[in-house]
Amino acid sequence: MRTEQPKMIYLKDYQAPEYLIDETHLTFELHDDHTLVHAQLVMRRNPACGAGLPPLVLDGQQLELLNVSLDDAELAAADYTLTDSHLTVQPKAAAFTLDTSVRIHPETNTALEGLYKSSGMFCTQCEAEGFRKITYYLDRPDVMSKFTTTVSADQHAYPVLLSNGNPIASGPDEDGRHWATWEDPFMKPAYLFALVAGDLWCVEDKFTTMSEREVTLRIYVEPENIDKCQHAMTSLKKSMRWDEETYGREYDLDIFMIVAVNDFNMGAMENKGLNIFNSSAVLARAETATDAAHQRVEAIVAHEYFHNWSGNRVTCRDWFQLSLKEGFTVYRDSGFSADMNSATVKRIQDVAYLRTHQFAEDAGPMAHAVRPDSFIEISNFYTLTVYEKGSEVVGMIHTLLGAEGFRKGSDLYFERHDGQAVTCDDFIKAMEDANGADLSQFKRWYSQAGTPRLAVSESYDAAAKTYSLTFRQSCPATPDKVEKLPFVIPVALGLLDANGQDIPLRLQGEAAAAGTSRVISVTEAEQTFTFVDVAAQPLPSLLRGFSAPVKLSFPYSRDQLMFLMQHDSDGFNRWDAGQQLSVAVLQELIAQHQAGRPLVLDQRLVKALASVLGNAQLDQAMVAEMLSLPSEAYLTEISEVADVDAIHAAREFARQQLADSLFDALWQRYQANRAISRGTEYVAEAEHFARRALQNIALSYLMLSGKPEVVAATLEQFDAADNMTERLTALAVLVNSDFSAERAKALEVFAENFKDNPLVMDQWFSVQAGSTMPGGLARVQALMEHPAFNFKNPNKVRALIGAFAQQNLINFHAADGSGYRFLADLVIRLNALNPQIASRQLSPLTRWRKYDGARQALMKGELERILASGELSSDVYEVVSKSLA
Ligand code: B3K
Ligand code: ZN
Repeated sequence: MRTEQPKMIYLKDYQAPEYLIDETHLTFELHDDHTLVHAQLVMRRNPACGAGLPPLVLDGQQLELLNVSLDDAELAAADYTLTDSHLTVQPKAAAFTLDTSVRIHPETNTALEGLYKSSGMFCTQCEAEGFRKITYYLDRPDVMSKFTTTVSADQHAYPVLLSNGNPIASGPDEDGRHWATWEDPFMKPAYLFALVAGDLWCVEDKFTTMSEREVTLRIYVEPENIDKCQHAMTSLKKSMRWDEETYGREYDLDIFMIVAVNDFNMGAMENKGLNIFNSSAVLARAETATDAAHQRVEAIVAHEYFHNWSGNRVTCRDWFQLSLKEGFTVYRDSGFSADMNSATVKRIQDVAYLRTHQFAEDAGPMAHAVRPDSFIEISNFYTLTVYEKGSEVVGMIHTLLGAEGFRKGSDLYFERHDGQAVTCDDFIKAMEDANGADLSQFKRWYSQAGTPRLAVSESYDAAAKTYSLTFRQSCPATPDKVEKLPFVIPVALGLLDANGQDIPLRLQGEAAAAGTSRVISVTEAEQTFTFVDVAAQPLPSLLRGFSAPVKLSFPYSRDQLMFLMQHDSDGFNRWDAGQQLSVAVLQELIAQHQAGRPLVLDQRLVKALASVLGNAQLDQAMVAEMLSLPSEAYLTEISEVADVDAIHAAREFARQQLADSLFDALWQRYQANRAISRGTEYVAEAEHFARRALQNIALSYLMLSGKPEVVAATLEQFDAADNMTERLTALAVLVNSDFSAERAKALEVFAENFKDNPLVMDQWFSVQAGSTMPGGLARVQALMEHPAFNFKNPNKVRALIGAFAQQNLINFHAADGSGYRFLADLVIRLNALNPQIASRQLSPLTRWRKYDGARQALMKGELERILASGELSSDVYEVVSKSLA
């Protein structure tokens, strides 16, 4: 809970720390009803801050101070000042040792920040400002220290005692207890501290680094999960090799550990040498985790591992610079996933996600720049903007500098700043210096919020054989700023001739053509580029590979989009042309629905998808992506005013029409793929993901026919599949169908089989929470009473409540406001328990401006009710108050 009035913190107020902590020696005595923490801090005045000895102000929250001494002399209460967030002492010399002892209560910590207990084990989560709930400290990332940690606990209940770095000593204690000491030779900020104590088993492997050092790799889990670690271990070894090959980064300690915990506020945490993971981001095997879950595990293992350099060796000066490590690391993990799987499909998925969710954030009340100027609660800024848009910004630097230039820049960045806490400006400076480039205008991507629009128009001069493209960029106002300056927008493009071939591109003034796909930089509010030697009017393929996070518009006709779908040499743009065609067709249906007219589907969409489905040369994962219509959430995002009912009706109508028209082709592809799945053992690799993806989307269309052979096939797949991907799809298809007897039976069988596996039960909750059948809220409320549901477990909250409010739009936005009321009640309850989760779950309500007047009033009313509900955490307070502003 908030302890002081919530205060806005500004980047412009940054000041270097007055004191430094060279060494941190921690001792933890873990008990069932309390924990004692002793901290010895070897400190000195920061020489960069000048003379004098100002008071030393340490952060600390929810700590019971037992004693404090300065250079071995215990301080009396009159010698220090204690508030509920700070301990202030007066140093007597420029170098000194401060000792504190505190009592804390991990056993009652439901916020899952600091030291807490999860399924009987102790674990920590310190980023961003959780270390201050463990001991008094300078809890800021620019204070880096060498940590030594001793943990003592009951030997029987907690046989495994872990912390960062290398184990240096251990032994028994009296009373059945034991202890272990860990030493981390690398300087690190407190947010990277970790401790784990529990009854854990581990799988162990080895990795030989590029300089031939052998590293021990361990994944620790609860004993019953020991058979679900292999995929994460394989992913870890692939990540370590990839980072050596792609970025020249080698691992630096003798041991690297991952620990899986069941109660975790996010995916995982990159603590030095001791990554702590949500069990959902580690555990995966065919029978219990879907293909998507396997890919998520691979990506998160890589992401946290990559942080060892982008985040840990080079860290952030302050939390405004969060994207320095997060945007860059997301960029790195996307590159890794692209290399391990299909690069085009990975790009499609990332862009669809960005456009749906980050663009919505950028257009909402919490919009902020990649490097925000201010915040109330930093936990609220682990956002899609900082992560995904931040990654796009790094990707644009890669596009502008080229692969080689980018690598030179990243090498210089790591070399120059190893062991330092730095800023986004330092990152850009390294990129500039390594390439002799000027990125000063480019840096606006870090300081200006909002999604730029890029309107493109063309003109062809047949006599002169010139073709011009005119770009007009603008950026909508966001809460922080109304007027925006022009961005640097790299636009990768090609021009197609009438046969669909890329023509050579020569810009006016150039001596010769240079390539058939190239990048131009739009840097002004309005800018025209003219291509010469263009024999006939071409068709432009713009923003290939989604080369910038902007909303591009060009007046394509539907026939032109169909042409691009077939011929564009850029796979991403083939998919995107299909999406644009689908959007145009769906928006027409939405308008028909609103006008009360009968819905009529433009048959060109059927024709286009029929041809995709009939193309045996296409990557099956691409076919599956192209068959997926834009989501209701995306259609909402691109609407001026989102008409929930019309969007749902239009999209369902289109799905039904496509299912009817394409039945034979879908059925044939389904059967062929299911036959292969039946005869092949599960493999977690791209080609197999692709086959199952197409099989499963085909089944979801086919079931709309209600034909007995499809129902039989679904039941066969549900019963006989040897993997969760096929089984869960069959279940989801039944849950969204009218076959109520089959649905009830399948849900029951599934729950019975997997009742002991919480991660599988999460999927069981999600599938039902996402069902668009009428009565969604009542179903969710009933499921909250299910014995497998647990309000204190974030995965359960996300699986049931998150899935309902964020994915089941037609039910959540019920016109009577019942969905809103339900969510607000939960946010109020969660606020007291786990503020970070409460604030995340709140986000659908923050989008109230997108809806019709009646829904706006209802959503706003719920936000006001939350605001008036009593003492709010700073997390919830910030989001609610900004949403209402
Ligand atoms: N760095 C952590 C996120 C911590 C979130 C704190 N509220 C995970 C990651 O991005 O790798
Ligand atoms: Zn990260």
